[in-house]
Amino acid sequence: MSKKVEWYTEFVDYGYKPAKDDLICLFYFEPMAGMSVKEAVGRIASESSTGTWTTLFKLPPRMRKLQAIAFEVRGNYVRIAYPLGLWEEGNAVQLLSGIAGNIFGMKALKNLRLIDVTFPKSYLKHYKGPHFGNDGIRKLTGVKKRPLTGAVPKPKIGFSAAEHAKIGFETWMGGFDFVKDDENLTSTTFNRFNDRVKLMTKMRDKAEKLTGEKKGAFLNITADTESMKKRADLIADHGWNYAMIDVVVAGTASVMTLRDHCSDLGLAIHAHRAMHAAFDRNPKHGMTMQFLAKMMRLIGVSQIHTGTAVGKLVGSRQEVKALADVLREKKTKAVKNIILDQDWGKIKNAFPVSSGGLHPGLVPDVLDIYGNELVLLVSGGIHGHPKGTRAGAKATMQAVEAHMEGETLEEKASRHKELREALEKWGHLKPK
Ligand code: CAP
Ligand code: MG
Repeated sequence: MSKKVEWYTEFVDYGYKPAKDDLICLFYFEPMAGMSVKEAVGRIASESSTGTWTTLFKLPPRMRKLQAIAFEVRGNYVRIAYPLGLWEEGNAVQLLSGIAGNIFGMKALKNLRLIDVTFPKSYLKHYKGPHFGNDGIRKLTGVKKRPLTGAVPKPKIGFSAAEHAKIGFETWMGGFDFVKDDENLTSTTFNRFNDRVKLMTKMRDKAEKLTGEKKGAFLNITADTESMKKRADLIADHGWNYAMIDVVVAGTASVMTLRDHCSDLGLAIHAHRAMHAAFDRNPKHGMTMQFLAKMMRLIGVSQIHTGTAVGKLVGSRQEVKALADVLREKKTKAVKNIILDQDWGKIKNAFPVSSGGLHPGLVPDVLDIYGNELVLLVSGGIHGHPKGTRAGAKATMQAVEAHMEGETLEEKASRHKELREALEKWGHLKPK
């Protein structure tokens, strides 16, 4: 007679009613051929909490209380409840090692995707969230209602610090609020971070004087954590309000450290999400952007990229809307199989950032999806304007104005040549 080897199904209880303090995860799963649903979901719960592949010689009875429980299966979706006691207070890195760790590699699952998690109040209270919140960010910019606007000098890397700052100046003079470094521009031999900060500061002061407006920049501090801290110090010394971090490649641990450091300096964090599509693009495996955005709000970024639905990069309208809700709402409402309910309690909100292949002709589409509470980044779509960067920024601001005033772009363009020229070049093209 063969002995029982596995105990995965002990992590399944379809009658279980989650406790108030449980973390609830929603996963999409596909068992490997020949594996039952019950065994498959038991494996997810087990390997992401207290289990392993075999029964053990010794298991202290109290540990039963730490087991995750798969308690509801609907089609290919399973809900799993994780007891609060499994999780270290305020340690997002540890959380990821659990609910988004080993389980993605299990042979027993053909596919596994973490859709979202609902955090109970008792877990949330150990996190600080964004330093400013959207009202605070709007105060920094002096812009009350319209979308915040920004651009990256293009090409994304190659300019000297002086060239970069000049393009920044043109961008601000065209009416934009922000100039953004690109994800792969940090401190290269031909464009050192310190030089860029100094030259950008000069240009910002000039642009602010000439326009009477507050001008900002998302300066990319991404590097090892100690270098990031030094770069944040330099930014603060020069009177800037934001530090930009490539949050996925840098990792949650360093983002958490920088959140505190930047907070002390009065800096908000602009989060670029380069590399996210490596794990969120496959609809059957990995994790969703919704979950990433949630984690980033939790650990305190003030803005994060969320897509355009109409630009050059992947991301559906439904996903973009869900992301905006995850970031902006006090209480995020569930959308079936897309996001879960989340009461954010005292955690402040964050701005979604729409970017990637945008130009003035697409502005109404983006604003229809997001409303005005977003950071709109139009880069190639201003520098490629037939009359150059400043005219391109103007055309984009005209498109924003048109949308807010309820006019079509064509109507507005009949009175504004920059917008007219942009429409002549791109029309309403959706780039691939
Ligand atoms: C956009 C961009 C951004 C992407 C990032 C680029 O430039 O600077 O990094 O939008 O993607 O390098 O492609 P363009 P996402 O405006 O010229 O396309 O915002 O989806 O994270
Ligand atoms: Mg970029």
